[in-house]
Amino acid sequence: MEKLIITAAICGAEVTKEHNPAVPYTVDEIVREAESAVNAGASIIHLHVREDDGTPTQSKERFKACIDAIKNRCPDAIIQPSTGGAVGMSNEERLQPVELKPEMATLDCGTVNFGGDDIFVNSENTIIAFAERMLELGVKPEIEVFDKGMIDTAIRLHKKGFIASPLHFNFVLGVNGGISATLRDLTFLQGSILQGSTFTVSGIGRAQFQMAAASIITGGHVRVGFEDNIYLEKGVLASSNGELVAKAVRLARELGRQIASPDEARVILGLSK
Ligand code: KMH
Ligand code: ZN
Repeated sequence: MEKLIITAAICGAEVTKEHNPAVPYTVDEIVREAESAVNAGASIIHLHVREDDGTPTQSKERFKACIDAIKNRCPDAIIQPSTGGAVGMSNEERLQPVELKPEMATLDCGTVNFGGDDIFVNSENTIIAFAERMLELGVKPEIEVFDKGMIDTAIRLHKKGFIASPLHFNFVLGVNGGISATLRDLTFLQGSILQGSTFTVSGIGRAQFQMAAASIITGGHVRVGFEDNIYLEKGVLASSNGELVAKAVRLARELGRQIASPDEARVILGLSK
């Protein structure tokens, strides 16, 4: 089997220090968490950024400060900014980090309830506009999938020329409002993508390591990190993103998958450095 790409989603936009005091807000804290994840075996950092008080922001300047500081400590890591940002942000605000021409960025391929009154809105025109800008700037999209129809949307837009091959998906399972974190649903998603595509799996909350194990044994890749889960095990908060990555590495080793370096991940994903 191909080597395993581990993505660390170190910050997110929703989780706070009240949930886990190790959640990073400042540039220094974001670098600390990125470095802990990379040192433990992550090759991709999925990046959201915050103001110092924890407020989510998509500011291009704040992304640049964080990316430069991470690159200074982890020069090889693949940095993947979010274009999802936080619920309620405008498209203009969300798209800002793409202008920095990162190697990758997320492309959310549909609208989904996000619990309570929150709706994460991605109209078809929004998806097309984001995909077109990524294509123009040579940024590889990671297609975010919260429900099966989002795969179909991505494939349709790929066939119209808005998303280039090879497609890379992130299946997010277990969001309140999205597809459930079950083996049945993961298998359904895996069977719905085009041949030659790659996929990573993000299980939310307690499903993080169950879904990771399922992906490891079925040839997918894995995302862990505070954005999706703050616990190392039941009742035990993770002290860093690195601890979560280290657990994914242990799982992979036990299950016979080797870990991809950032450059090996670039080859698997069809990225040119
Ligand atoms: N924070 C969510 C509203 C992404 O990074 O592209 C969106 C999100 C997906 O996290
Ligand atoms: Zn995200």
